[in-house]
Amino acid sequence: MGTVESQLATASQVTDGFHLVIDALKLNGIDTIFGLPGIPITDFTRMAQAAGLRVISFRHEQNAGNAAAIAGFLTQKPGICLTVSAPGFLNGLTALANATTNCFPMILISGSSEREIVDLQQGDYEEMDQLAIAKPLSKAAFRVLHAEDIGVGVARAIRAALSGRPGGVYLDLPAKLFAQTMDAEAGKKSLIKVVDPAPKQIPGADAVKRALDLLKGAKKPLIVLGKGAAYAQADAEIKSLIEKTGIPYLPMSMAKGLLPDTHEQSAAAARSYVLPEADVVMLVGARLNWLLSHGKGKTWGGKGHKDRGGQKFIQIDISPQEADSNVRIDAPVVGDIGSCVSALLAGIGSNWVKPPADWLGAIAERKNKNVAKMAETLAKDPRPMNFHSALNVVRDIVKANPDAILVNEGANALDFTRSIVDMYKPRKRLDVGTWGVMGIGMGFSVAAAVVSGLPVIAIEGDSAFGFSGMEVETLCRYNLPVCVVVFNNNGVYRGTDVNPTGGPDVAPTVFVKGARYDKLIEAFGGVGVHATTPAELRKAMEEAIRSRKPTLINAVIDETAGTESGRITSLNPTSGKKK
Ligand SMILES: Cc1ncc(C[n+]2csc(CCOP(=O)(O)OP(=O)(O)O)c2C)c(N)n1
Ligand SMILES: [Mg+2]
Repeated sequence: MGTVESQLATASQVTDGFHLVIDALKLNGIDTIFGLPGIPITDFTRMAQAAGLRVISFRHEQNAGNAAAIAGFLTQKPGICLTVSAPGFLNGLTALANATTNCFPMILISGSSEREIVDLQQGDYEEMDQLAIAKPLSKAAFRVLHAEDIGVGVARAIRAALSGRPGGVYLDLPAKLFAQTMDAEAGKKSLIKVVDPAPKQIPGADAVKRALDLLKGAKKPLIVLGKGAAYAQADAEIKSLIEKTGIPYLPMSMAKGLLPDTHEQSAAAARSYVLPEADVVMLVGARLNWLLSHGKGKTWGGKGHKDRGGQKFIQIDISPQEADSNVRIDAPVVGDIGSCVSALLAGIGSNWVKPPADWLGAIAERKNKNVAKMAETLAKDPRPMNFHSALNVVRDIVKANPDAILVNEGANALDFTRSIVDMYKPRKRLDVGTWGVMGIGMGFSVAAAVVSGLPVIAIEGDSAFGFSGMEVETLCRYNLPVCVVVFNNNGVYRGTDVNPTGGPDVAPTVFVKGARYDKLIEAFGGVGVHATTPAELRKAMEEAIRSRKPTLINAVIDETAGTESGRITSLNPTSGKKK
């Protein structure tokens, strides 16, 4: 009998910290752990696997953490990331902070060193006060010191991650805890199966009426759907609200596909027209952060960058503190998206008057013009490929495979993909989120494939890919149906910068020219393809989707095609010093 099995056998009378954590997770429906083994959690990963949990091992904890976070977003169950102490914990922490910022439910579980040594700062192996460090970067942070408290610790972590506005939770498990034993029966009784971890929050009737009154009086109404609306899994209600009211809508990046991007009410192709023109804007699970220009400034028709346009805002959000974060919210509706949208639908009734025809007509006119202009650009076939001609292929592939999940990061590789590739179903587009963070690519891809079983297409800038590129081994190890397409333009934003000194170092944004990223995946038995034309790219993507084999396509993109920072060039500070 191997060690793991003999340990499981004795667990019938006595249990220990290892098994109680595993049992507590299983009891709460957790079936997958994303992590990276080492002291003190190596045996934990083995025992978890032996106990029937799926343990997905990564090459770097940040990628495991990103995987956990997006698994949480996709499933409404907290994604679990497991790491070793200090350095492993810190590697996972970026993902935890990113999860909190993006409202993804995840739990970072890290082993930690001996409390009494850490607290006296006596220099233990991987010594660090992890709980204190995690606190400001997470929604909640807990530590469990005694085996009999594991049930409570795991329950609190789950509740904190899922309830209200979801977020990242840290759970600190000191090495000593794992080996602590207790009577198995008492241990079992100490565990908690969390009842209703994300309770519905019903909005007040007065708040719903205030919102509807505002909407009814609108001449130029607009609905903005955010990532929160996608997370809520209230897809039918949201579709019904949009269609019954007839109000044009704008999907934020990860809300694309809640309704098909080809929907006639989508105003995405007329964004710069509808934001300043709208008179009443209803935000559904979307925050007025930088991605919406803070609800003011020129984007919204304001004169200066701090001036407001004339809009009134309705905001549906689960957090009562969100309203007024940037501008006055005239009608806050606080509750879970599903309950709020249902309440609005009930209030709308059957004789709702659709928005004025001149508003809809003006939007349609701009939209048609922009769509026609885009079609013209997409039809071009330049050599070398540019972002447009390559994305024209991706657009067709996604259209033909609407269930595939699209992961996307980069600058130009991100912005062009978001605007060119239509999504048809909810929660199929996963990207850099609120921070515009690079490095989510392979972690998101692994998790998306693992939790959905569906094909994944990752459109990656060559710089973006580098942040998590080693995980192509993970794709191959678990034989995941992921097709990575590296948009290789030889660098960050473009490959054309030169060192102004004429010295031997290349410019800071430039990589090895003509790099063959496809060779990377071949080292691990995956399929590598070098594609220099749209036809080659199409053939390789079709084959990847058909075969479900881990594939990396090195798509060669014109190195002059990109712009600095993609669409957010203006956020770069410019030197005040005259040249
Ligand atoms: C963690 C992190 N580090 C750095 C950045 C800054 N940054 C934004 S986009 C980008 C890479 C853009 O290059 P690439 O992925 O090749 O996309 P391209 O524009 O060339 O298509 C970088 C480094 C970031 N967003 N996140
Ligand atoms: Mg690039």
